[in-house]
Parts: sequence; structure tokens; C-alpha cells
Amino acid sequence: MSPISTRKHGDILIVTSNNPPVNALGHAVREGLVAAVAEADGDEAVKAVVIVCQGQTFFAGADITEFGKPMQLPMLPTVVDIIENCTKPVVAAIHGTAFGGGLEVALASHYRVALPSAKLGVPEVKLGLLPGAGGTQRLPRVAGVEKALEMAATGNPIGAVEAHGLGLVDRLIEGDLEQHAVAFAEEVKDIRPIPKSSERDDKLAAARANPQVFADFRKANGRKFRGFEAPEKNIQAIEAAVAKPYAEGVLDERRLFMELMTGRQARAQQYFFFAERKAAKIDGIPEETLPREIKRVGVIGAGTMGGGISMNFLSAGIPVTIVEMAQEALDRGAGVMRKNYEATAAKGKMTASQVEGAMGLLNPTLDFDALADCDLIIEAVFENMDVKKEIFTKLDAICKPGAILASNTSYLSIDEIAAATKRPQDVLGLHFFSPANVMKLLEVVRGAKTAPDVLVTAMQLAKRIKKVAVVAGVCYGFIGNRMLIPRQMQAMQLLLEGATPEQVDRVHVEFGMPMGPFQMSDLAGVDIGWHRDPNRIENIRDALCAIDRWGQKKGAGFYDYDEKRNPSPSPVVQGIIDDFRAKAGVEKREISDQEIIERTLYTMVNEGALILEGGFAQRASDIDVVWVYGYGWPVYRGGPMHWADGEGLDKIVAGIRNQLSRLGGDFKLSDMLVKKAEAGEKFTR
Ligand code: T1G
Repeated sequence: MSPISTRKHGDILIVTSNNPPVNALGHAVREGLVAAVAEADGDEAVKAVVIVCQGQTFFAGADITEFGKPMQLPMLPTVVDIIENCTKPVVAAIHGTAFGGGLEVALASHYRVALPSAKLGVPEVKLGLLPGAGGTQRLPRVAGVEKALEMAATGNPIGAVEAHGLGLVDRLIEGDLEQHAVAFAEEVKDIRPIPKSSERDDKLAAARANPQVFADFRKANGRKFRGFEAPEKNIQAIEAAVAKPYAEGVLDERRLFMELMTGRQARAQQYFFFAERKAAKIDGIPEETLPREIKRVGVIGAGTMGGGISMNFLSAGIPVTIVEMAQEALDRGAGVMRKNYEATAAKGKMTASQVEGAMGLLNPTLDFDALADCDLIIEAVFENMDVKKEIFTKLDAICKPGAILASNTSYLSIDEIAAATKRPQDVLGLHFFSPANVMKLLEVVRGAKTAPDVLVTAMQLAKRIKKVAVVAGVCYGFIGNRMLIPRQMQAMQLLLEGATPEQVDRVHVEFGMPMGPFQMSDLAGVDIGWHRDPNRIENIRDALCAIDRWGQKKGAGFYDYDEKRNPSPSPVVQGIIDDFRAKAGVEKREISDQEIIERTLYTMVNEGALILEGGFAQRASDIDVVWVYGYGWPVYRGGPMHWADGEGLDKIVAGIRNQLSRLGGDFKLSDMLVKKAEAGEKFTR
């Protein structure tokens, strides 16, 4: 049964797609569309065609599950040309998300009508690709070159209202989409010539007169596109649209598309698309497990984390009761939240009434008992087990039955915290990443006794507050921070042996990380986890903290910082490193970039394998989701485990064995990693 069906409404042929969940343009859909156009062409009674989709959305693009497999004809470029060359006007009726190939079908249609809530976009660049079915040639002709550049190179969609303003949508529809689309088709059925996007030129003139638009766009987005291959090829394809006739430009598009499709980045980004969606699935929990209702959230601690965490719920329309010990701390916390919201509004991303709406849902209080009617309480106080146990004992006494008790701890045992209550089944970890109102990642830490419905509630709530949630088991540092430990330890050890903070950080930045271990330490605070005793100096970090070099917040850390927070190498730090080297009797030597990769990244992969061995992550792709969304691992490398597969696990094991003597006594090489390497297996494919 074809997912495409047709029926006549008067002299209009309605072509309906029903290919859940997102009407992906798989083989059967493509075949069905070609047959539908042939039917329209062949039936004199048909004066126009309406293409509409059932379910949550208009075509959301090519079927990504078909990528990497032998493509079945007709290919999408052929399908869209057939639609554009239909002898009857074709109207695309858009709802939900007309993305990628879906927008290309709409652009090949002669008219587009849409619900105001619809979104239109070409997110292919997020899959390491470009719109390969005429999108890079038709979109600039219909929406203009600048908007097409922005949409294609960033992959961010626009709303139907803006698209209407650009002429990308011909009419906004209130009410029944299909009915109004048919009425629109009636209006245009006799208009000749039939308007073809590929034949339009009017919106290319400005860019032809001023090709500087491309150089300016590249310059403005250079930092954002750093390391990615696809954005530049999207720009080149649109340049071809401006410089060449459609028939030639579309050939450039094809060539550029294939260069990307056969590349390592596209494979990594497509892998990551599915990894992100798989992370939402919890192994071993019955599908029918119902979540608990979360109508009000409590947050303990109005510091940086407590405030950021609260904003996620306020922004989602969920009232928050936030508790602090002192009025001054409470006022400061609420003040920071308002300032953050106002900053967002100043960028035009929120209205003033939305700011008031969110802040209006906040109930700041010094009264701990005010948490009694909350459905979920998140503790976000400083990292001390005794303090956390005391808080959970108090929560156990006052919270209503069925309330979920969560800790935002970054490292500590959820099982030990849960044991401080008589309801360990209602306890889990919700580990947000700083700044918590911005970072997308949420580690949902599953305790030994955490109830299935508590986990399901947390995963669904994460979606409501627009977080990407990953389930982690209880071990020191869970997934992300646990893998950070060997990286940071090796980075410090490399300083003693002759590397400099600048060299180690350069290798990581060239690899694609937003910053290296030492820049990150300076940003987060060199003093995090420091014992606060300036007389106890056991390592380089102690020495820096003892002389107030706590990082950017102090203007000095592993680097010196100017008033604009630009880092520069510090002779003071180098002196401290040299002293420690001398004291440790370590011989200074040349350190290669490859050695830095092997000791800081290969060891991370090994730790990832140990996490999988211990059952602290459900699957290797979850580890990749944690590192991409929590630590800025470049998505075009898929994540540490996917990247390791690409490097070759035998090479990773050999590299680690090569460095074993320098990795320290308690380093453990993962059996799983060795076995997979010997068996030629992979973690993520
Ligand atoms: N192909 C195959 N499966 C897809 C899919 C697609 N394009 N989009 C979504 N799915 C699956 C997804 O894996 C999940 O499956 C389910 O649908 C629901 O998705 C030539 C080459 C549309 C905004 O990049 O952005 O066109 O996990 O959980 O949050 O130029 O899905 O349930 O088994 O994400 O409501 C370009 C990708 C393709 C859009 C809906 N298009 N999709 O979000 O649901 S390349 C895209 C999305 C292309 C041409 C080129 C989102 C969504 P499962 P979901 P959602």
C-alpha cells in the first residue's frame, strides 16, 4: 500500500502522504509522488494539484535511514523536477516542519500555502550535507540570497509568517489546511504561465550586483562554522545559483552534495542524529510505564546552578519554589535570573511580558517547608555529601508521597544520598551542566533503587524543558565528568614532562573542541574542588590556587587575562611548572601533538569503554551524546566512541599501550576495548 494516495475534489487532484512519523521522503513516497503527477498530467479533468501530508508534519526531508544504502530510483532530484514540470499548477499545503527534501518538494511546487505555526527549513547542514534536490538553487530564487545563505549554512528553520513576508509562502492559512489549499488551487488553476521557482531570477540580481555578500557572510560566521565542511559547500552551491543558469548550478549542487555525502563528517553527523534520539529510550522499562505528574518544582539553592536550573522550568511554564538560607542570597539569585531573562529579551528572543510571565512563576522563600507541595525537588547546593544527606533527610520528612527527590550533584553517589531517606525509589540524580539554563545536556542518574516511573518522568520532563537527557549509572562523575578525569590528569602530567598549557589547548582546539583542558579549567574555576588550604601545595593546581590564580574570574589561572578576558601564556605559571618538574625529578622532553591526542583523548575513550563495561551507560552512543552536548565535542566527529571507531580501535589500543608507562599506576586498560579491537568490532556501528 503506497503511502501516497490521490483523490479528486472537483477539478483539483489532492495528493496525500501518510508516512508516519514524519512523512520522510522514502522510496515509496517518491514513487507515489511521481505516479500522482503522471495521473494529474494524464487527466484532462484535473486543473490543479494539492500536495498535503497527514500526521504531525509535511515532508520532513529525505529518509535518513536510506543514506549509505544503495539508492532506489526515482531519486529526489528527479521527483522534484517532475513536480515542477507538471502541466497543472501544484500547490504545497504545509503544516509542521517542511524540512530538507520536504521544502525542496514545496519549492518545486508552483505555490505554497501554510499554517502560521509551520516551520520551513533546510537543516541538511546539520547532517553534514546540503539540500541536494535543487534546494540550493530554488531557495535563493524564491526567498532571496541572504536568507537562503542563512537557512542553508546554519540549518535553522524560519516560521511560516516570516516565510510569507519573504514570498516563500504565498498564503497563510487559518483553519482547515486542506480545504483552504483546495480553494487556493481553484484560484490559481488557470494562471499561465505556471510560475517555476527554477526560472525566477529577480531575487538574484542584488547578489549578482554585489557578490561581496558571500565574503561578508563567510566572515560573519567563520567562528561558528570552524571545523565543519558542510557550511562552506552550502555557500558555494548558492554562489553557483547566483553565477550560473539553473541547469548548470544544479550540477554544482550535485557535485558538492556527493563530496559531502561520501565524507567522514556527514557519516558522523547522521550517526549523531539517531544517537540523540536513541538516548531518550530507557532499556528495560516497559513502554507503558506512566510518568508522574509534575505541576510544581522545588529548587534548593539559588546559586549559579540553582538559578539556571529554575529558569528551565519557569521558561516551560512550570512554577518553581526556590529555597535559600539567607535573604541576601535569595535576592541575589532571583536578581541573576531576571538579569538573564532581560538579556535574552534584549536580543529579541523573548518579550518583556514573557520575562514577567516567567519571573511571575517564581516563589523565592527562606521557608524549607514550602517545598512540601512540590512534585519534584532538585537539590543544588555545594558538593558535600554530609550537607546533601542532611537535606535529603529533611526532604524525606516534609515532602508529600510520590514527590521525586533529585540531586544536581556532579560526582557524588546517588545511592548514598538516597539511603538518607526512607523512599530511595523516589530519588535520582538530575545533573545539569553550567550554565544550566543554556546547556542542553542533562545526565539523569539512575540509582540502584530508582523506580521506573521516576526515570520515565525525568526523561519526559527533560523534553519539556528542551534538554537532551542521557541515563547514567551511579559511579564517580557519572559519564561526562568521569571521562574528564583521565583527560585532565594526563593534561597536567604532560605539563610536567615538557608540554605547555598553550600546546595542549591548541591540540584540542585544532581537534575541534571549543577550548582545551586548561582554558576550560580557567573558565570553570581552577579552585573547583580545591581543599582551600593555601599552605598545602601538592600539585600545580594547588600552587596556582594558593596565589589566587583561580582562573578567568580572578584575571589569572593557567593563563593571564586582559580586561577583555583574552588569554596569554604566563611566565609565572611556567615557573611553577618548572619547579614541580625539578622537584619530581622529571626530565623535560619534546612532546608531540600525537602524544597529546593519545594520552588525553585515547584515555577518554578507554574510560568510556570502562563505563560501558560497568553498565554505567546504556549504550556507546549515549556517551557520545553526553560529550557533544555537555563538553562541546565536535559533532562532526560524532563523539568520542564514534570517533574511536573511525580511528580504528586497534590503533587506540596500540596508542594507549605505547603510552602505558606514562599513564600512572592505577590506569586500567578496558577489556571491552581490547576485545573489540582484536575482534575488529566497533562501539557505534
Ligand atoms: N528520516 C528518517 N527518520 C526520521 C527523519 C528523517 N528525515 N526525521 C525524523 N525521523 C524519525 C526519528 O528518527 C524518530 O524515530 C521519529 O522520526 C521522530 O523524530 C535531498 C538529503 C522532523 C523536526 O534533517 O528534525 O532532506 O526515534 O524524535 O522531535 O535535500 O525529526 O521514533 O524511531 O525527532 O517531533 C533533512 C530531520 C533530511 C529533518 C520532528 N531533514 N528530522 O522532531 O521527532 S536530509 C531533516 C527532524 C534531506 C535532501 C536531503 C525532526 C522533526 P524514532 P523526532 P520530533
